[in-house]
Amino acid sequence: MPDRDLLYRFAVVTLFPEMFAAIQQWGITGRAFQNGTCQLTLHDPREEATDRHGTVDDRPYGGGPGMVMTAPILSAALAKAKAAVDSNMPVIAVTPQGQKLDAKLAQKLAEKPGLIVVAGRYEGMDERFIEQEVDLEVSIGDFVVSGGELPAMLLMDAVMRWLPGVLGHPESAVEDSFTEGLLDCPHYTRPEAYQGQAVPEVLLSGDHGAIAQWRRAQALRRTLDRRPDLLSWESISPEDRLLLEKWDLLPADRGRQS
Ligand code: 9D3
Repeated sequence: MPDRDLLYRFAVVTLFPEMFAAIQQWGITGRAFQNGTCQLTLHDPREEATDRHGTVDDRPYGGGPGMVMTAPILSAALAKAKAAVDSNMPVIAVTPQGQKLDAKLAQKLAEKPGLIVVAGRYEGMDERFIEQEVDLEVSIGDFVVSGGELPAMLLMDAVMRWLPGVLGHPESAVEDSFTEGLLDCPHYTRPEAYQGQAVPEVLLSGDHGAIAQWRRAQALRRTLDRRPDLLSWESISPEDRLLLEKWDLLPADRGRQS
């Protein structure tokens, strides 16, 4: 018996269904599948092949290296995926050409009743399948990996964190990095002294107001240093500038002018 009502349905089209054990069997996502919060069905295009070799791909028109997954085979596998999740869910193909995945997209997809994800192998999928059957192409970033399965799992994990009850604390998803546009602050646990290095004093003070201030100042400084694409010195509010000053995190060249 499931521990709770089904919240979200995934259906995935993949030549390597066994890879999805990585999210189905382990950790936070594993628990969500095991307790019935989420459901996952896997649909192998190989089963839709019509020849005795189980062919799912063919040579690209125009020539060139590699093979292309055929539209009829992908379409047949997608039909099975759609039947498994019944209602009208968005069909997403994970491809290197897609919209880049971020927290906002994951949160938006979590508002749907579920998701159908098509993961490719080889050089890609016949463009006519994408045009006719895919609502959105999603990429995980500007680097190449060997197939769509890891990107599909990454997308699913990022979506699942936004579903009520998947994370232990309801606030966790909102507090997570990137949601507020800032990197996380540093964390410390026992021992209090480690190889001559102490834990920042404020964290031992019990002053929760001061701790919250210090954490925000640290998050601001780390984001400014490491991710100028997320936060620029020019856009820091006067309040945050004061916070950085108070915790001695303003770099020398960003102190008060003249
Ligand atoms: C130059 C041709 N390559 C395109 C960049 C061919 C190619 C390489 C790797 C086609 C597909 C793949 C497999 N990758 C994915 O399916 C994929 C992916 C990726 O490689 N990077 C970032 N996001 C994604 S989402 C799916």
